[in-house]
Amino acid sequence: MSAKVYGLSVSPWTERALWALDHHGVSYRYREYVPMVEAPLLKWWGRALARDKATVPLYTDGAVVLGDSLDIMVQADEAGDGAPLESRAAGQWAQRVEPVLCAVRARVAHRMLADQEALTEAARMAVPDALAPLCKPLTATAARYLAKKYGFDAAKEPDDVAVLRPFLDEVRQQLGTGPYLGDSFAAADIIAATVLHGLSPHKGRYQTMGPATRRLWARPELAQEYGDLMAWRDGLYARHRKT
Ligand SMILES: N[C@@H](CCC(=O)N[C@@H](CS)C(=O)NCC(=O)O)C(=O)O
Repeated sequence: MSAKVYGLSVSPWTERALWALDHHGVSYRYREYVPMVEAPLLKWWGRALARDKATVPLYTDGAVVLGDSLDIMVQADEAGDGAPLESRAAGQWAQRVEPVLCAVRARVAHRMLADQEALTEAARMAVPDALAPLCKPLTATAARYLAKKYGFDAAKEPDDVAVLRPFLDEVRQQLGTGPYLGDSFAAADIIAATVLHGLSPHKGRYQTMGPATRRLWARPELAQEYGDLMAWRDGLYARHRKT
């Protein structure tokens, strides 16, 4: 059985897993997951995982089912070709980054509830364009569903900047003047670079989000202040994001 990945294309967790798989030339079929609506399916896909909370990205190839982005990166390191990404060694870094991504997710969900255009764009992922405006209430319910699942209050504006800033300072310090966080391109770079979608989503063929969705993810003031990191992220994509 060829591998399948279920994911959310706007999600940094999905993007980091796909990047590692693509880096190693692992072939897979990608299937976009529709939050809430497909929750029973997600549970079913992940039935081999003894977890109460199934999430995407989720990878399955018949032999293994992996429900965590870092596990998928490790699998890519083990199964694919090309320079190793040392994903197993990035476990602590992934844990460090998790609350940062969670804070960004809370901000995106909060903003989405107030943005009619973004609600329509999200609906377009699941239904034909003509029906999307009618499905805005469903997307709003999905945003509230995610808030409940991940334990945040979607009605409240979260202070994700307070969580982002120390992380950005840390990346800046660790990078110094070098092109990578460590000695060579590795999982740690992918993990950090994909968090930067929460300042300004990368504009490339891998990110097809519409303009309203892009607004939800953007923090222009931070993207400007950390312009050096944004340039680093864009350079990393240009050099290392293969199909
Ligand atoms: N630690 C997990 C976190 C993944 C995660 O939080 N995924 C979210 C992205 S928003 C998700 O699955 N959302 C859809 C849902 O829960 O239905 C990983 O690294 O894969």
